[in-house]
Amino acid sequence: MQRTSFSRLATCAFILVMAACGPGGSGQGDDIVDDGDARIDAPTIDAPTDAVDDATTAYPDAMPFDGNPQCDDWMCTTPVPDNCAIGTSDVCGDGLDNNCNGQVDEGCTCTAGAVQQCFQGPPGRRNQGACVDGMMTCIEGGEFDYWGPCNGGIRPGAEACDSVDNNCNGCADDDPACCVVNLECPTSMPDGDPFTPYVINGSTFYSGTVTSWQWTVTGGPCDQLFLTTTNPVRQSFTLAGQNTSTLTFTPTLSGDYTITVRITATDGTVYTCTFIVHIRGPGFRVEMCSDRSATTDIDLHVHRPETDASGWFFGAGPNTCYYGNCKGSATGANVPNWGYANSPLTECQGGPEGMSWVTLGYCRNPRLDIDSINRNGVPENINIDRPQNAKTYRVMVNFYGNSGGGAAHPLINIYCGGYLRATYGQAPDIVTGFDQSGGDSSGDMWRVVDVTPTVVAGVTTDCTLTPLHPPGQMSGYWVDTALRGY
Ligand SMILES: [Ca+2]
Ligand SMILES: [Ca+2]
Ligand SMILES: [Ca+2]
Ligand SMILES: [Ca+2]
Repeated sequence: MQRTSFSRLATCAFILVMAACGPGGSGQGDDIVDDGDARIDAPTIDAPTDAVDDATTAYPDAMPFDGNPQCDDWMCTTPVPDNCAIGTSDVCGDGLDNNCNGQVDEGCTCTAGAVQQCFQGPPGRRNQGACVDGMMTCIEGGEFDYWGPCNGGIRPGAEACDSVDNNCNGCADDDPACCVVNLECPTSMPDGDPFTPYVINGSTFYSGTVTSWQWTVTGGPCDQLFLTTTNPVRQSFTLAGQNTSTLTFTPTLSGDYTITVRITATDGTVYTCTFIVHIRGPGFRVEMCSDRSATTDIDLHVHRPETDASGWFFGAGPNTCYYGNCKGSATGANVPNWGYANSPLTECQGGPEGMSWVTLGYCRNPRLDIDSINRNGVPENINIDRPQNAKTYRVMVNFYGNSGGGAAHPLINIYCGGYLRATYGQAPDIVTGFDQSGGDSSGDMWRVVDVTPTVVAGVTTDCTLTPLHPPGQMSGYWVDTALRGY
């Protein structure tokens, strides 16, 4: 398709009879040359590269005009303001680089492991065009914890001819190279659900001739960890049609996934689109993975809201959800029935032990998807689709078996309402001293965090997180072999 504005061309053609057609093309009558009259040179008509409003100068706006009527409308006439507060301290907690020094929320304190949305770019460009927030994780800093880098998301980039506003200044394809555009990259995609195939048809946004398609997907913290620690490499999602026009992406987990497609045209030109697909599972979910998934048996436990200090293993009965009682195949008095409604099968039947849930006919709350024992690249997940509002659940990781010897470095992600709210054990804040396996009785226990969901009208919207530290300490991970209780 050819991106030209026919109504504008008609307007220009008409005006050209009497005067030059202004490259600003706002319809308000900007002049090529500033002649000092009152109606011209509104500040919004200044080119984004124009540092000074030309109403105060003797010079015209710096708007290249190539005389080609089919390509004179590329200038961004109304760029969004950057809203940079140069030279000030960054405002804390907004995930923005308010002072535009390249760092988001620098000098701000936070709670180690917490995750917040962030935008690496001028504040005024947040959520404009292609720009999408990324995530930043709070890093343990001794006396003061601090925010790590803003990763993921989409930040302002070079303008490409793809019908998208890549530099997020408020205008798509504001570049003179973008006279003919075959590409309309998507900027926002509908949310998806875990276990539901997500189909993206590239031919709906690219109309040119094609030699090849190449789709890639980047997942969350455990997928990132598994990229470098699994062999063969394994991810939490599957892809079909990676080298065709239509990608079928089937996620098993909540989170933000970055999708990139590279389209090579028959003339060798490479077109690229990158966008985010947000997969939202309901409720409260804990995900556990480690760098040694293939040679360890590390177990995830979630304790129900209790103050009775009951323990974590068989002696605690149904008060903890873990491999011993919480899978679809579990039966008997220890199955954790915490009085929560069951979920429809669609929430769990696509999981690694889905047939157990199909046999049962529903998904329990809480539930463990799998007991991952020496399984390369398989995390353990505990889901509570409908947790209790303002009640506190405790998360623990137990080092059950170690067939390779040496330490492991588990990673815990907390999702509430489909959003990643915290990650614990991610570099540089890896868990140390997690090296003693010993089953339920003597293996290392990492008590990670207390999670208090916010549930509004049955829907989990957020949660409050209280990371746990060794008794009497204000920081550090609580790894212990002696204490077996709550
Ligand atoms: Ca800020
Ligand atoms: Ca800053
Ligand atoms: Ca732009
Ligand atoms: Ca563009």
